[in-house]
Amino acid sequence: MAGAEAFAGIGKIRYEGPSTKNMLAFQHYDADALVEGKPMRDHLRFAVSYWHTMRGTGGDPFGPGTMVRPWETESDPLKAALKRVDVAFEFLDKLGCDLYCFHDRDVAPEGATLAESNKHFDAVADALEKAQQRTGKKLLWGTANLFSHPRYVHGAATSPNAEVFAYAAAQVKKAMEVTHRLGGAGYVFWGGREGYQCLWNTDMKREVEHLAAFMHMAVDYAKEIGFTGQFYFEPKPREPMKHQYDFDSATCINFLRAYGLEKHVKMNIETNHATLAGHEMQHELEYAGMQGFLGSIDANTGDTLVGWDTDQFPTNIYLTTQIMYSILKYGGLAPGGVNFDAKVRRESFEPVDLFHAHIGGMDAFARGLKIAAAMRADGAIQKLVEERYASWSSPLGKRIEAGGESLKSLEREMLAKGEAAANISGRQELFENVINTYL
Ligand code: XLS
Ligand code: NI
Ligand code: NI
Repeated sequence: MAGAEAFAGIGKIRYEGPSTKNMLAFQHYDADALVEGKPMRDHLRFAVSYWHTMRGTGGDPFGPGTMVRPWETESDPLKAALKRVDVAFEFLDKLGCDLYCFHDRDVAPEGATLAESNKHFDAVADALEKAQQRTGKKLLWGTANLFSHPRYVHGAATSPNAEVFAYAAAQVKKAMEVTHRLGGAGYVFWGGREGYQCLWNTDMKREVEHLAAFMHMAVDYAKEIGFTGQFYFEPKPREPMKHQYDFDSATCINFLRAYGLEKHVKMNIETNHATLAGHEMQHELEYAGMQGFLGSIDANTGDTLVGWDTDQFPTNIYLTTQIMYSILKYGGLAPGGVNFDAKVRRESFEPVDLFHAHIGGMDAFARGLKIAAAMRADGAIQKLVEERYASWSSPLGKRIEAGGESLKSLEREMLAKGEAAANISGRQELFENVINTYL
């Protein structure tokens, strides 16, 4: 570690078990403990998001930043970025988190020209590469920030300005190269400003086709440079735009199939975005999972009373149980992972709060994982679901599912019977009570 420690009073966070009173320890996340025969670290593949944890200021629409970050002393932006790399890796190391994620502009400052920005990015990539080698930490995914700079006011790949599309393409090319160089396991496309505020001034067909062309260019370039990481598309229905083209899993999957991208791109599903789309996270995971598109997750939550992307750390065990149940059901996330696209509250401005936040999130997910595994081992929920669908194991049900029936043949069947068999109760309350027995 170059220079003094940023988190000097804090040592490595260790697993101490559920009875510990030490709040700078894990109660449930025991990285090497086996669940369903696999270490927790490999199930969960936790990642710290560079933008929130290293760059979050605590600013909101009503006031400026509040975060106290004593290591932010450099006035030169590149020097500050290089120093931050050491702080980020000290944090990952002390937290015992194996992975991180970034946008190009979180890790390295934008320059006066594209060439200068690329130079900055290369300089920081050198430092990131060394820090990865030193600590064994890895990059879960990289992405490009195509939404903050004023040039992207109308979007990037969906901008009405063709040169902005070109600039964004150049930025993605570079972000992919750096992601590849750092051995990144994936690359994310999140809509950013790819959407609209007003349909009157928008040629939606053209914009969506441009987005598809843009993603195809990325897929082609990955082949060219030998990047074999997984591409992800991250759904979000709105914010900053009133409508975003990556609305939810179903919309994204339709887009990918409509434009021939389905073999190359999976979903990166974010909890708070699911809420904004009017879905539960479980819905988004189940939909993507059943279609074979479940890739990775951004594990924050929203606030039930605040209607925007508050990006809070997850602490709700019921939620993490639902998430881990779906993830286990669809065979896990790797090469994806659980990225905390989450930030500490504006009021939680001390460096130690970053630890409390991540420890809480990791423990909530570890508990969710253990509970989901216990539910699967026991099989009570699966059994109840199977019972609900038992009629599909009857000769008639089997024939329909095998594609051997038609409207005509089924009419014959029902004319002969006169009425369908009686329904059985959905037993929602029973299901909910059974789930509570595991919590
Ligand atoms: C914003 C998104 C963003 C993506 C990465 O709401 O969650 O942070 O995860 O661009
Ligand atoms: Ni996200
Ligand atoms: Ni988000």
